[in-house]
Amino acid sequence: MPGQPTILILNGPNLNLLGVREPATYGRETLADIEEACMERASALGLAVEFRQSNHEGQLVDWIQEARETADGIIINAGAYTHTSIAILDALRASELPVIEVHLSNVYRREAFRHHSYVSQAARGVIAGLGGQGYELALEAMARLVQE
Ligand code: CA2
Repeated sequence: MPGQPTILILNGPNLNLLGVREPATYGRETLADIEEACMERASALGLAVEFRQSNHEGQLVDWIQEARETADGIIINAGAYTHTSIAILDALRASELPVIEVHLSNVYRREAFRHHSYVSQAARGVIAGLGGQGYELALEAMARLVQE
Protein backbone atom coordinates (compact mmCIF):
# COMPACT_ATOMS: atom_id res chain seq x y z
CA MET A 1 0.00 0.00 0.00
CA PRO A 2 1.35 3.51 -0.74
CA GLY A 3 1.63 5.92 2.24
CA GLN A 4 1.37 4.73 5.82
CA PRO A 5 0.99 0.98 6.32
CA THR A 6 -2.58 0.14 7.32
CA ILE A 7 -3.29 -2.36 10.08
CA LEU A 8 -6.71 -3.95 10.40
CA ILE A 9 -7.58 -4.64 14.05
CA LEU A 10 -10.45 -7.11 14.31
CA ASN A 11 -12.49 -7.99 17.37
CA GLY A 12 -14.88 -10.91 17.56
CA PRO A 13 -18.08 -11.75 19.41
CA ASN A 14 -19.06 -10.16 22.72
CA LEU A 15 -16.03 -7.89 22.84
CA ASN A 16 -18.49 -4.99 22.47
CA LEU A 17 -19.47 -5.80 26.10
CA LEU A 18 -16.00 -4.98 27.46
CA GLY A 19 -16.01 -2.76 30.50
CA VAL A 20 -19.75 -3.31 30.92
CA ARG A 21 -19.84 -6.96 32.10
CA GLU A 22 -17.36 -9.39 33.75
CA PRO A 23 -14.75 -6.80 34.82
CA ALA A 24 -13.02 -9.45 36.99
CA THR A 25 -12.03 -11.38 33.83
CA TYR A 26 -11.73 -8.65 31.19
CA GLY A 27 -11.06 -5.45 33.16
CA ARG A 28 -12.87 -2.10 33.14
CA GLU A 29 -11.55 -0.80 29.84
CA THR A 30 -14.17 -0.53 27.09
CA LEU A 31 -13.50 -1.45 23.47
CA ALA A 32 -13.73 2.28 22.67
CA ASP A 33 -10.93 2.92 25.23
CA ILE A 34 -8.78 0.25 23.55
CA GLU A 35 -9.50 1.72 20.11
CA GLU A 36 -8.44 5.18 21.29
CA ALA A 37 -5.18 3.82 22.77
CA CYS A 38 -4.49 1.94 19.51
CA MET A 39 -5.06 5.10 17.45
CA GLU A 40 -2.55 7.03 19.57
CA ARG A 41 0.04 4.24 19.51
CA ALA A 42 -0.39 3.70 15.76
CA SER A 43 0.05 7.37 15.03
CA ALA A 44 3.34 7.40 17.01
CA LEU A 45 4.48 4.32 15.05
CA GLY A 46 3.54 5.79 11.65
CA LEU A 47 0.73 3.29 11.09
CA ALA A 48 -2.89 3.79 10.07
CA VAL A 49 -5.48 1.64 11.83
CA GLU A 50 -8.91 0.29 10.93
CA PHE A 51 -10.51 -0.92 14.20
CA ARG A 52 -13.62 -3.12 13.92
CA GLN A 53 -15.82 -5.48 15.95
CA SER A 54 -18.44 -7.98 14.88
CA ASN A 55 -20.46 -10.70 16.56
CA HIS A 56 -20.76 -12.52 13.21
CA GLU A 57 -18.24 -15.04 11.88
CA GLY A 58 -19.07 -14.34 8.21
CA GLN A 59 -18.59 -10.60 8.69
CA LEU A 60 -15.13 -11.22 10.17
CA VAL A 61 -14.29 -13.52 7.21
CA ASP A 62 -15.46 -10.81 4.75
CA TRP A 63 -13.28 -8.19 6.43
CA ILE A 64 -10.24 -10.50 6.41
CA GLN A 65 -10.77 -11.21 2.69
CA GLU A 66 -11.00 -7.47 1.93
CA ALA A 67 -7.80 -6.85 3.92
CA ARG A 68 -5.76 -8.59 1.24
CA GLU A 69 -6.37 -5.50 -0.95
CA THR A 70 -6.66 -2.78 1.69
CA ALA A 71 -4.32 -3.58 4.60
CA ASP A 72 -0.71 -4.51 5.33
CA GLY A 73 -1.27 -6.56 8.48
CA ILE A 74 -4.00 -7.95 10.73
CA ILE A 75 -4.24 -7.91 14.52
CA ILE A 76 -7.09 -10.13 15.65
CA ASN A 77 -8.86 -11.00 18.87
CA ALA A 78 -11.39 -13.43 17.43
CA GLY A 79 -13.05 -13.94 20.84
CA ALA A 80 -14.66 -17.37 21.16
CA TYR A 81 -14.23 -17.97 17.39
CA THR A 82 -10.52 -18.33 18.20
CA HIS A 83 -11.30 -21.80 19.49
CA THR A 84 -13.84 -22.90 16.87
CA SER A 85 -13.45 -21.18 13.51
CA ILE A 86 -11.70 -22.96 10.66
CA ALA A 87 -13.35 -20.35 8.37
CA ILE A 88 -11.44 -17.53 10.07
CA LEU A 89 -8.20 -19.57 9.96
CA ASP A 90 -8.65 -20.21 6.22
CA ALA A 91 -9.37 -16.51 5.55
CA LEU A 92 -6.30 -15.41 7.54
CA ARG A 93 -4.10 -17.84 5.63
CA ALA A 94 -5.56 -16.75 2.29
CA SER A 95 -4.88 -13.09 3.12
CA GLU A 96 -1.13 -13.80 3.07
CA LEU A 97 -0.72 -10.88 5.49
CA PRO A 98 1.22 -10.89 8.75
CA VAL A 99 -1.20 -11.76 11.57
CA ILE A 100 -0.83 -11.17 15.31
CA GLU A 101 -3.32 -12.83 17.67
CA VAL A 102 -4.31 -10.94 20.83
CA HIS A 103 -6.28 -12.01 23.90
CA LEU A 104 -7.15 -9.81 26.84
CA SER A 105 -7.15 -12.70 29.29
CA ASN A 106 -4.47 -15.35 29.75
CA VAL A 107 -6.38 -18.12 28.01
CA TYR A 108 -3.89 -20.70 29.37
CA ARG A 109 -5.01 -20.01 32.96
CA ARG A 110 -8.62 -20.63 31.97
CA GLU A 111 -10.77 -23.57 30.86
CA ALA A 112 -9.09 -26.25 28.72
CA PHE A 113 -11.33 -25.44 25.74
CA ARG A 114 -9.63 -22.01 25.52
CA HIS A 115 -6.15 -23.58 25.23
CA HIS A 116 -6.54 -24.46 21.56
CA SER A 117 -6.55 -21.68 18.97
CA TYR A 118 -7.20 -22.09 15.24
CA VAL A 119 -6.10 -18.47 14.75
CA SER A 120 -2.62 -19.30 16.14
CA GLN A 121 -1.98 -21.53 13.14
CA ALA A 122 -2.00 -18.41 10.93
CA ALA A 123 -0.35 -16.05 13.42
CA ARG A 124 3.24 -14.81 13.51
CA GLY A 125 2.83 -14.19 17.24
CA VAL A 126 0.37 -14.33 20.12
CA ILE A 127 -0.10 -11.91 23.03
CA ALA A 128 -2.40 -13.02 25.85
CA GLY A 129 -3.20 -11.91 29.37
CA LEU A 130 -2.08 -8.27 29.26
CA GLY A 131 -5.50 -6.69 28.77
CA GLY A 132 -5.82 -3.78 26.35
CA GLN A 133 -2.07 -3.19 26.46
CA GLY A 134 -1.73 -6.36 24.37
CA TYR A 135 -3.17 -4.52 21.36
CA GLU A 136 -0.56 -1.75 21.69
CA LEU A 137 2.24 -4.32 22.00
CA ALA A 138 0.88 -6.05 18.90
CA LEU A 139 1.02 -2.74 17.01
CA GLU A 140 4.67 -2.31 18.02
CA ALA A 141 5.50 -5.79 16.74
CA MET A 142 3.46 -5.21 13.58
CA ALA A 143 5.36 -1.99 12.82
CA ARG A 144 8.48 -4.16 12.38
CA LEU A 145 6.73 -6.99 10.52
CA VAL A 146 5.33 -4.66 7.83
CA GLN A 147 8.84 -3.36 7.14
CA GLU A 148 10.11 -6.86 6.33
O1 CA2 B 1 -9.31 -13.09 26.40
C1 CA2 B 1 -9.78 -12.79 25.31
O2 CA2 B 1 -9.52 -11.75 24.72
C2 CA2 B 1 -10.79 -13.74 24.66
O3 CA2 B 1 -10.58 -13.70 23.25
C3 CA2 B 1 -12.15 -13.20 25.01
C4 CA2 B 1 -13.29 -14.10 24.51
C5 CA2 B 1 -13.07 -15.53 24.95
O4 CA2 B 1 -14.08 -16.36 24.40
C6 CA2 B 1 -11.71 -16.05 24.55
O5 CA2 B 1 -11.57 -17.36 25.05
C7 CA2 B 1 -10.62 -15.18 25.12
C8 CA2 B 1 -14.61 -13.63 25.06
C9 CA2 B 1 -14.93 -12.20 24.79
C10 CA2 B 1 -16.13 -11.87 25.57
O6 CA2 B 1 -15.96 -10.59 26.13
C11 CA2 B 1 -16.81 -10.24 27.12
C12 CA2 B 1 -16.56 -9.01 27.68
C13 CA2 B 1 -17.36 -8.58 28.71
C14 CA2 B 1 -18.41 -9.38 29.15
C15 CA2 B 1 -18.66 -10.59 28.57
C16 CA2 B 1 -17.84 -11.02 27.53
